[in-house]
Amino acid sequence: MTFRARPARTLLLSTAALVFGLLAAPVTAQEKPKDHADDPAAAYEPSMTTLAEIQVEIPGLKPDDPVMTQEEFQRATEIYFQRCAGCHGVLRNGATGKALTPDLTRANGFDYLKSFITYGSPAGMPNWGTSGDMTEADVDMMARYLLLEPPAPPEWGMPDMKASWKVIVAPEDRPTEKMNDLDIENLMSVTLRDAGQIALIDGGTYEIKEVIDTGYAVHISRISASGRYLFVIGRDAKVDMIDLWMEKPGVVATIKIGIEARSVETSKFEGYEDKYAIAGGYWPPQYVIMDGNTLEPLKIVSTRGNIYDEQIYHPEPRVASILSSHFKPEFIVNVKETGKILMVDYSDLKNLKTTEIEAERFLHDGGLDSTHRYFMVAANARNKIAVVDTKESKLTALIDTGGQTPHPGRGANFTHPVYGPVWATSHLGDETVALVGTDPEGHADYAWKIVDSFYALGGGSLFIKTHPNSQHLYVDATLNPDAEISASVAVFDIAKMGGDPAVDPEYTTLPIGEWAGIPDGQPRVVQPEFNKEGTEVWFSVWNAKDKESAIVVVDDKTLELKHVIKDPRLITPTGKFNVLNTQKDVY
Ligand code: DHE
Repeated sequence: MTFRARPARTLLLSTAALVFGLLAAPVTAQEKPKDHADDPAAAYEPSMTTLAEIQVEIPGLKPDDPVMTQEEFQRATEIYFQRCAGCHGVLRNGATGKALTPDLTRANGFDYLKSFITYGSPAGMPNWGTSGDMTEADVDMMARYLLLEPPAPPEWGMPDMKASWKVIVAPEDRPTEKMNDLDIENLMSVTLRDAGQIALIDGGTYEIKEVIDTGYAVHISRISASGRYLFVIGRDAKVDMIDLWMEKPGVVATIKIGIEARSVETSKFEGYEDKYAIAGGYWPPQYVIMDGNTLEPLKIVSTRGNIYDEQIYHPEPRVASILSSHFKPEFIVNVKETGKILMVDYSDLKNLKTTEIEAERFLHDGGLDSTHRYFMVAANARNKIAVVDTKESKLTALIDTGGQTPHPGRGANFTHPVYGPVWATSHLGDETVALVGTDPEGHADYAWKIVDSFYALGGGSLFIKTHPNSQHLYVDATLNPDAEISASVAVFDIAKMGGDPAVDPEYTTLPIGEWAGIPDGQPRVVQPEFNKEGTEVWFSVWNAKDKESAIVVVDDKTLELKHVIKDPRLITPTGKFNVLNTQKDVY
């Protein structure tokens, strides 16, 4: 399979898209790199964190040591957790950015650090000084800060979890039948990220039925196997369990499973439906299995350990995506920094069995193929997709996508006219879409290979989506530096995809941002999500917190605008999760 040479602008984008900084030779002033804010991936920098509120002491030094005052140290820690930890790790051992431990930073010295923070590097380290994101004084302070031992945020174990755990409505006090007239299967749980809330929107009437307080910088929603309970996780690792049967759907249980987290899931294997919930931590690096009915914390497992290939210890391997196997009582837990996929057997928590699969570093997001047997997950900083057979709990393939920083969300499954069943991912770092053959029985020649790679609208894509009842593949370009592109979506007609790799399928551009009719700000369009029947596609038009956002609904058949949802309560809408599609892993 040959990949087409990309036009120059893509190469520029791909270079810039090496999302996380490497400590290469400092860039001297005259070679000032492109403003990092232009890089699509830079806009995706981890920045929402509650770690910054942690009170810290200067480790190993007397207070007010000449290097920096206690106040400076506190402030530098806050800046580090908000702007740097996502790439360099909380303990500065490196993640997708290089390690910044004192042995390395002291060897490089203050001037080197100051220059590097000021100018950044073409490899993706933001130019915090010249971009104006940091004052000269802050850059100076951060350079001094990196010479000191990093403060370690506190652990968060069972006592802390139990202290945060609340059962607001006990299972025995909950309704025994649905008490509202909602079409639950067609409800959308919408992340209102900067408000720390979710909105429950009726998929038929587009009415906002409830707005519910959840965790800080709320991230994703997942649905229990029964379709009754909605699990929502905030970046502050707060999990809220919402009962959709109550007359007024609301939170029935809540718990904080750590200090930072991104993923939550529930047990879906037959006989274990709604039995367990699981959430994965960025800090502390651990996953927690909870009672699926009350969120009582039952089992905490640290993910600290050795990197799969270098076999050296990593103190903070973060838990990225988590999915539920449909073939075994197993959770699929993806550990970013060690590159390991853990198949966690929840059938006996007291004698927990885990299959540890060596995959690839910096695992991030992923989803199942159309048979729900194979799990595809992006090791995004290494441009790979790991394929796991959830029936055999084995790695089936490791595929180079040929693009920069694959970012599938859960990906998109469809039957290609030539290659048969495929799973698709778009890329953060360039404008390509890659298709992976997923049918080892009927299309063996194409299985677990990139069968096609073609251009969509532009780099900075975060999500791609289709539906079994749709003939269209939707690709966003949320983090593209071009305002018009980031407010539009590419739509491919699956039936018109061919078998000649030299011929790119055509796409239609939908001006979603324009359809939203939002006069100010620079709203970005993020994450297509289908309604339950697969007849409509919803897009978030994501504007700044203090500006108007919207949700735009498109008719999947005609690709015409169907409805625009606007409401002052819709603050920074991002992820949307249709109950039925999320419950049944339909995408
Ligand atoms: Fe997400 C999924 C991590 C920034 C919207 N995001 C995920 C998953 C992980 C993750 C590990 C997979 C969860 C799963 O399937 O169990 N996201 C991170 C980050 O570390 C990162 C890069 C930076 C951060 O500080 O959090 C990050 N994510 C974002 C955003 O800025 C987005 C665009 C807007 C927002 O709401 O924060 C965003 N992430 C999403 C969405 C999903 C997601 C909508 C779920 C996609 C799906 O279809 O399941």
